[in-house]
Amino acid sequence: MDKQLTHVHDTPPPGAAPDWTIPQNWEAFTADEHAMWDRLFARQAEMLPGRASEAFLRGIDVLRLEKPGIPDYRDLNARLKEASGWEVVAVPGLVPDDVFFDHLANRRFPAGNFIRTPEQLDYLQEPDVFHDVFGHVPMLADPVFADYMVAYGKGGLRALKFDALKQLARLYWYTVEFGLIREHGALRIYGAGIVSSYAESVFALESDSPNRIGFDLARVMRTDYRIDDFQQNYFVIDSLDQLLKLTVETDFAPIYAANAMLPPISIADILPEDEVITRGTQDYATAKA
Ligand code: HBI
Ligand code: FE
Repeated sequence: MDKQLTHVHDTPPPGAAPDWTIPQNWEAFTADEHAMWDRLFARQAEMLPGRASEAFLRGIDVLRLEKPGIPDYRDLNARLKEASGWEVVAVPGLVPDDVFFDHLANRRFPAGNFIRTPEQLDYLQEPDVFHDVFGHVPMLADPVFADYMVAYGKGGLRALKFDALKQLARLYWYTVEFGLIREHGALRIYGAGIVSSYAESVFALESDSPNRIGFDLARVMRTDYRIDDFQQNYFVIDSLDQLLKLTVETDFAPIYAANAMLPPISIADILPEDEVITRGTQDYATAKA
């Protein structure tokens, strides 16, 4: 495993349960760590109205995430369970794929039990508690999205058997992490990787650089992605119901098989059959390259 990822382990580290969970130990967070949460929260809370999807903003309210400091899961989970049957569990960092999927399938969202340092304010490679709880958990309070994530977890366990994890991981990437949704004729953010990032929240909606393409399940599962910078493609769903319905009513096995015969689609490619919402200039990516 990549030695740069300090929170990655191969087996549950000392103190972790066989399912990799650890006690949140909320009392152990320092004043500086709570202050880092508050700083990140204030920045996002100010810019997300009018940019984040209705479901996300509702989740922030329902879960009372505006309370100062890193949320205490005893509190948070009482509200989250009531809203959708989900709960947040603490983990030391990234967990193995099968462990991750098993948690999701059972309505548990694993959240990294650490917070970024001031040097990592705008970019870190591993999901910390701000990305996991602020980015992911509000959407999990939405009953439809909550069911989508359960379906995804079950699908993940099946994908491992079909050797199709790479394809299914792209679905996660382009929906759960970097998804856009159409609401009242405009685009809004619901992906956790965007809503937890100040710069990408603006870029994803307002930049001329990226492509914005109508969501197509098989197409998305063929599309490569980048983990080191803003996305060059965003995929747009029409509703959370569309996403859930597709996921529970589609037999993924024939798509996996058909896609396996085709080359992956490059990060910024547009296909003739795409529903192009915005044809990006790719100026941002070109300038960086
Ligand atoms: N572990 N803690 C944590 N968080 C993740 O998002 C995560 C993971 N392990 C594996 C994993 N994600 C991937 O399998 C998915 O992104 C597909
Ligand atoms: Fe994430």
